[in-house]
Amino acid sequence: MDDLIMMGPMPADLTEALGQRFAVARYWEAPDKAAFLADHANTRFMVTDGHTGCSARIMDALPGLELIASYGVGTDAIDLPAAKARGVAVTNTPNVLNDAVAELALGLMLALGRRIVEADRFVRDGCWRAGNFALTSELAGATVGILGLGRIGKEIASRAQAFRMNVVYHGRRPQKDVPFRYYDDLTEMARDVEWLVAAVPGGVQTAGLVDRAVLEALGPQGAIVNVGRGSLIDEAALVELLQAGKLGGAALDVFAAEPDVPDALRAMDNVVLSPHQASATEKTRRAMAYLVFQNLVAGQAGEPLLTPVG
Ligand code: A2R
Repeated sequence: MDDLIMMGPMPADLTEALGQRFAVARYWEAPDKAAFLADHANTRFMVTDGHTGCSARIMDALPGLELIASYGVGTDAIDLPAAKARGVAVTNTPNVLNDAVAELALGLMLALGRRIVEADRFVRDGCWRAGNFALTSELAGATVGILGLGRIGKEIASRAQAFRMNVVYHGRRPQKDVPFRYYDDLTEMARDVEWLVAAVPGGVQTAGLVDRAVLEALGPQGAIVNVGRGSLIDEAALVELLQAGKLGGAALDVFAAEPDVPDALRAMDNVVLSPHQASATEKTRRAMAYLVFQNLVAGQAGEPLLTPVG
């Protein structure tokens, strides 16, 4: 049986299926990491996820490594240049999570715009008897700017259209055959929209992309929604502008230092918080697990990988 290094806990069904084909070695449980890596230096296969990833240092300790299969679409925690330089293939789980992530993005927008979380608390706390809930805002007629009109971004766009929103987008370049207005300047787009939805990958290239200027341009009537990575947003500026009333609201599924969320964000009513659960539905997580399994089986058999990165 081939060895497989599991970097962190995986879903039970995936762990069981992998256990039938591989001798699974659990990195996160090893008390002595260096000794673990030395013992498994010739291991060819690894399974990890978007949070744990794999560093160049770990790759260096595993000269036999051939394939890193990641459970998730974001690969920013995997040192891709290091993998490429060492001839290590990487796979992720694109597309199968588009619907779930897009649904959560729209759910967050509805929750923030219609103040659903606050309204629930209002009813539970018995406040209704004392008077009606405050008026809220609707999505219809508003403009949403998608930051990253990729696989997920396009699904968010089509759902926003179904809610009768006007859709525009920003990326590094305009896309052909896309019916939405393109902005080559993110700050300019932020000035023109009520909603800014971030669905770009994390990593050094996108760190701080949503900076103070972008958030200021979004303004008191604007809201930011993030289903990409916490690193995309200047979180300190976000907190400051929300507190000062210079930004209307935020609905966030991802944070700079998960699972830690700044107390200031937790204290504000114009903020909706979600524990990085955009892809976390039963159906999608099963599909992601199956794709991870299929990639590893293909790698083991020397067949083409289903979803190679890069
Ligand atoms: O820049 P483009 O035209 O290649 O568009 C991509 C955009 N993007 C960026 N936009 C602005 N500045 C950047 N530096 C930048 N880098 C990438 O993000 C593309 O439209 C989008 C990413 O789309 P996909 O590669 O299809 O990724 P997918 O599957 O939609 O997932 C996006 C991310 C994941 O990496 C996770 O972090 C999260 O959503 O769940």
